[in-house]
Amino acid sequence: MRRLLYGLAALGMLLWQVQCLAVEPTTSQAWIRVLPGDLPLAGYLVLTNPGERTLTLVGAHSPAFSQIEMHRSVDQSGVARMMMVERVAIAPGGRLVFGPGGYHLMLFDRTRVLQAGDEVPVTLEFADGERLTVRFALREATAR
Ligand SMILES: [Cu+2]
Repeated sequence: MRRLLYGLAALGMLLWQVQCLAVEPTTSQAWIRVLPGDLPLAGYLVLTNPGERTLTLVGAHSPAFSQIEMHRSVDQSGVARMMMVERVAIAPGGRLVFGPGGYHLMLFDRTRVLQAGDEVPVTLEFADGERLTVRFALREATAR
């Protein structure tokens, strides 16, 4: 009987883990500001963590760009600077806003011609190995 209880407990843990893994972050307002030429582009989105564990974003990649970094714009005595960010944590129930003047994805070296009105997929990578592919809308340089 005791062995059976242990077995059930183990199964319960397993199911619990599977359930936890199934909780994915949700995203909205994913867009990229298109600039002319070879300029690096900035990508924005809002990430929400509906789960019970902290989610840690550790990177991103896309077939449309050679390299993507996570940056944060900071105001240092009136001068705007960008700092590279290795990882960003989103608390359970929390929200992380990537937007103009704050966190953003910096997208380098377009692999094809991109123009406003198009969409590109960007895959977000999390510390636990999860991946989430999000479609980013391309908008004009003047978009807000
Ligand atoms: Cu940047």
